[in-house]
Amino acid sequence: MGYTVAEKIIKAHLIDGSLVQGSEIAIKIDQTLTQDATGTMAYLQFESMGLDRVQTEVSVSYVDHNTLQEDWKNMDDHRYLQSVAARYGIWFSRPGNGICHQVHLERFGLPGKTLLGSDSHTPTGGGLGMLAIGAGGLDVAVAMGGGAFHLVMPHIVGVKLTGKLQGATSAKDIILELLRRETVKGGVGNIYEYFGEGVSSLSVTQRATICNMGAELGATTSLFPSDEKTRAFLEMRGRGSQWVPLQADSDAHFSRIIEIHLDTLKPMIAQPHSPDNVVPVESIAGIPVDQVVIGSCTNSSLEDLAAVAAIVKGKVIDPRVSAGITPGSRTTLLAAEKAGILGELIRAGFRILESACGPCIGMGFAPKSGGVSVRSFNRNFEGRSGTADAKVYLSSPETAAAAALTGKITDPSQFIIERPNLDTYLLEGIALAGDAMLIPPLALEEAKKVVIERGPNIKPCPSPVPIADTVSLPVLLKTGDNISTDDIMPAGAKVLPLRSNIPEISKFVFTRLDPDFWKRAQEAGACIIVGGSNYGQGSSREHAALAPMYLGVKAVLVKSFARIHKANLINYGILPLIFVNPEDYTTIDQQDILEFTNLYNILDRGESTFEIFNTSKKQYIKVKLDVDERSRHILRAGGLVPYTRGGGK
Ligand code: MIC
Ligand code: SF4
Repeated sequence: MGYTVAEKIIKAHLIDGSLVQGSEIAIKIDQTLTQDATGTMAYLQFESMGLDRVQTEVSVSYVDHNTLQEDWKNMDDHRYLQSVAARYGIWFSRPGNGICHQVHLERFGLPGKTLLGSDSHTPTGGGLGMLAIGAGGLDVAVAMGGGAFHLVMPHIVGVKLTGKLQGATSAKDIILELLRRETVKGGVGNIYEYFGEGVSSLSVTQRATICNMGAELGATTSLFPSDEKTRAFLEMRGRGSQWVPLQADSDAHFSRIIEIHLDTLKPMIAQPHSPDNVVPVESIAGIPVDQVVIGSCTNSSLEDLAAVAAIVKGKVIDPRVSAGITPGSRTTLLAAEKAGILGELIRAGFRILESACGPCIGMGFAPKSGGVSVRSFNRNFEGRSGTADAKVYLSSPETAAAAALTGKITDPSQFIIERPNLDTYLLEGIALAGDAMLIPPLALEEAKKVVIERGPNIKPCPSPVPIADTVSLPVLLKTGDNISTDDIMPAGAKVLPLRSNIPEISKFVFTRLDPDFWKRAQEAGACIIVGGSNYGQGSSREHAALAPMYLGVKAVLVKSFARIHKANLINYGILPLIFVNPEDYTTIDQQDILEFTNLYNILDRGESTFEIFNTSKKQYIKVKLDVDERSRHILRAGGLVPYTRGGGK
């Protein structure tokens, strides 16, 4: 039997296990990326490993999240990251160079390679036929140290694309349609691999948009084959010699096949407050819009900006609408200037923001109270924009541009969108931008002389206190389904600067659900959280495990977990438990006391199913610790760091 593209890459990187779906595997990581909001902790962990240099082919540290610099904190982080990169042989992408996933695609991504990134949208690299996976910072630190990445061998789901995109539809509509069908939890345990005649008509940046937002499916990753389009993309960037072809074998087996007809696909839009709340744009046309933002790691390429410019050309955006753009990278910005696109956008009334994450993570440009914002982004969780009661819609740049022009949600199909070949401008942008904002690694002897700069914002990472053998834990919080890491550990302009300071940031844990959670947790000393399904969806931020750990959260009992968050809980010694009978969820109330006995026996012997006792209700509840042997040992040791110190691999 033949192999899918994903299987070929995994097979070539397999260190442990086999390609049997659902089994534990370990793979070698060729490249890593970090961004500043997760990077500081990742590098603090890497430093504690005592190595002289990263062991990967390429490791890159990007600064794109914390760029507001309201005070010294952001800059303290930047300086730490820059000096740590110089010390350990890591590329450093300076603030302003662009959004990590866009720059990585343009500058480092390669077909057939593995990439582990401390950001959930790392799968953007799948647009180049790369196996690019998002993970917590600690897992990335281990990979930088040459350690394997451990995961459950995913199911490979084939997405067959037929036909060709028409008129105003674009790549974003493909992934929105997939989210409509699969939902935000439908992708857990899957890799989505695209194939079929529709693939060849999509550019690498369009493919990257699709793979990027595959993160919202909860998928391990998404990827495309590597073909002539991939070769052309790399050639333009002077990396043509590193191209390799990659296609699924004709007798490759997919667990399931989903078909999307591009010819008949309509412009789609995700309504508040979930990326899978998707409907055709035409079905909600007319809703008044207050804000439009184009950008983020999903849709900030030259092609995207060109499509927006084509719609607003010669016109001015509606006076009710405040509109902004975050170009994906300096290269994009310079190419857009050369192509006359930037001038057109400024003239039409768009405000040009930095080449950074910006409004996507609530770093400025928040909508008005109760406002409607249409964004070409990937996440619309409640409050993420910085305005608690804003209503954020996610769409293609084309749909967002149409809304900017008309002041209401508008199907862009009524606009004729010229899509000229932009290669000449792109080449000019690439030449102009060069590598000026990318600092290469130093030679080892030079690197050893570097002194790492640690401003007062850089606080050491706290160590976990292992769970006791027998313990009674109060249910400090009971949540519903689809709790995102933005709910657990909010981001935004106020909280993000504290990412390097766990004691301070822990005061914001669950603030959106209960502002006093951190105080109650400290009083309780040790506690458990109870939740619904898809708990911990969204970002890779390990702070959503690390800060609760600091506050004494010992276990989380839910109906199901999102992949990255579950791994982060294990890494920080928090028991990830699921209900054997999901209906037991209703029997537990906040403040109930749940009693665990003989936990060490359970962890050592590998009993996955066991009973805990709800002393408040005098009821036994069957729970499952659905983890592999290595994770059990990590939990027994109290987390990945103590496990590794004890000699664990
Ligand atoms: C996000 O989009 O939520 C982030 C901010 O990029 C996160 C990473 C983080 O929280 O630092 C992600 O997607 O992993
Ligand atoms: Fe940045 Fe937004 Fe992309 Fe996260 S989703 S990496 S915040 S642009």
